[in-house]
Amino acid sequence: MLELYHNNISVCAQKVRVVLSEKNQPWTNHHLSLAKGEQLTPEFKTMNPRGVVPVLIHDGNVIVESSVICAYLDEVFPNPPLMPKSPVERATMRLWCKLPDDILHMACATVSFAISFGQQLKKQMGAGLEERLMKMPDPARRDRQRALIEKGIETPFFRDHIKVFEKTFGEMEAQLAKTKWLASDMYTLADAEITPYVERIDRLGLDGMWEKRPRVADWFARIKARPSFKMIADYPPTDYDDTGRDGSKSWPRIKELIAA
Ligand SMILES: N[C@@H](CCC(=O)N[C@@H](CS)C(=O)NCC(=O)O)C(=O)O
Repeated sequence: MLELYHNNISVCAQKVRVVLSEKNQPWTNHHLSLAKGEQLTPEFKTMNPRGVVPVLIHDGNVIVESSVICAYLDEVFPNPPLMPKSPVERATMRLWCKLPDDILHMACATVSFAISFGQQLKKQMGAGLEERLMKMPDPARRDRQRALIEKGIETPFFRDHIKVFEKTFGEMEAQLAKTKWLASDMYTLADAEITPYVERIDRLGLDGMWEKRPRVADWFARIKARPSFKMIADYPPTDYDDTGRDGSKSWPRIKELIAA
């Protein structure tokens, strides 16, 4: 039996839901409110001391870290395979799967918080904001969130992190000139795991990032046509709302920051 502790708009959780759907596996839903801090309770932290979603429970075993969970699912449920056959393509796939842990996830949190979630959290928490931030186990993450709530897209590291996306879209465009999907001509974990990051940029109204990248635009159209995309699209936001295209108002300034 598979159980997933997750959140509707968590990109890491979306990744796992997409893979579960590609594997046609049913699962039991444990939805957590991140704004209320349900991932920070002592009970949840016994499963994942980092206090983050997703967490997968499979036959009583606790598996954490979204890319580890996706690779685990591909091993336990090998059909349909989401791993290319050739070692070179596997290496390419692993590089894409590693990218969120290297930098893309942090960049996504920065961009989402600066454009939209920071102000939403501030409004929801009111006078309790500082207490909520102090519950976060990672002090660096807490300081980043505080800075983003105060300064939004003018926070100095926003520019660095939006440029991470710019570089990623450039690399996607180059790869898609060589292969149909991100690691090979077959859809793999690379495509599943990068999907939520592209989808978030789209929802934030920053789709201008691929207006001159036709291969990325075409890849995303093919991704949206897959039934597994429902695992993102059919989970409407609750505690944070990422559907307001809030970034479109700031797009001219964001373009300047990318070019700087
Ligand atoms: N490297 C982890 C990152 C997990 C993570 O950052 N999850 C976010 C949602 S995408 C979370 O639970 N955030 C809650 C918080 O920051 O308090 C993974 O890939 O699973």
